[in-house]
Amino acid sequence: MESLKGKLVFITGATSGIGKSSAYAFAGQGANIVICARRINIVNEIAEDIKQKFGVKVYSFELDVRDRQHVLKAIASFPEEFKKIDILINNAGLGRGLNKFYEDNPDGWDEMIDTNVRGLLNVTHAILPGMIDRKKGHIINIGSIAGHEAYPKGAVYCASKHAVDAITRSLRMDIIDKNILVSSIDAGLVETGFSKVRFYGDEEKAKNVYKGLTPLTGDDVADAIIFCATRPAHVNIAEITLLAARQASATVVYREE
Ligand code: NDP
Ligand code: 8X3
Repeated sequence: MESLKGKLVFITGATSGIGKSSAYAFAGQGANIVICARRINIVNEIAEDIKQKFGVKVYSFELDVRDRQHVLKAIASFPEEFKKIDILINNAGLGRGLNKFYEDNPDGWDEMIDTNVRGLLNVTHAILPGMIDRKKGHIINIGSIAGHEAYPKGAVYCASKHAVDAITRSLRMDIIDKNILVSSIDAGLVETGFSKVRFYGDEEKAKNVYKGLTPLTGDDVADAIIFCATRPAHVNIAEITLLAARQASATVVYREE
């Protein structure tokens, strides 16, 4: 296992779920971290807590990954000691609605495509040149089982995660000569803030998604991300797919009564 001690890891969408778990997991391994999201108060609270618990360096800032100009400006103005990102975790993302295509709200489509696809591109575009100059780096994209399979009522979310899969694969080819790794971590049902956001705050609908089974947690996914980031230098994990134990595919799920 390669050590993460002293490495600099940038995680987008670190106020909740997988991003938050990853921030704690990397800091727990001695990595210094850069974290962001739109809810700046929460990002700052997490940053303070991580500094106190693990004694690592943390830089936190407000970012909406959809805003390319802001992404470029914010990343260009990182304090000097946080500029040389070793590992980028493109995690910020969301689902909006779970409806038949013809009953769905196009505003949700825009949010998903702008966040899950354009946002990931914006952040990667801002971070990659530094990695290319330094001739090292690792980009870990948070895809989904929805990037492997389409399912009913998920046309645009699935399309956005298929796009993440395609971007991951093409990028890996484009920078094969740059000593930069590209990986994706593709999970199934993970109980985070995801379903509450997908159902516009409806807690009951969100709970039902995980009814009758034990879902993955953000920590389970963070474990997989840490595994991916700590392989020996000659190993690249192209992708890890992890599902809840009672989940066979995006649509085949066994639920206890
Ligand atoms: P959460 O809702 O718990 O976390 C999402 C995070 O993304 C939050 O920190 C949120 O912060 C941030 N975020 C959302 N929009 C933006 C934005 N425009 N700019 C910056 N940050 C943003 O969900 P998860 O942890 O589950 O989701 C994380 C990733 O994992 C997503 O890409 C999701 O698609 C993927 N995923 C989730 C699975 C699941 O079942 N939960 C399974 C497979 C993949 P804030 O609101 O403060 O901006
Ligand atoms: C989130 C998991 O199965 O709801 O990416 O699409 S799923």
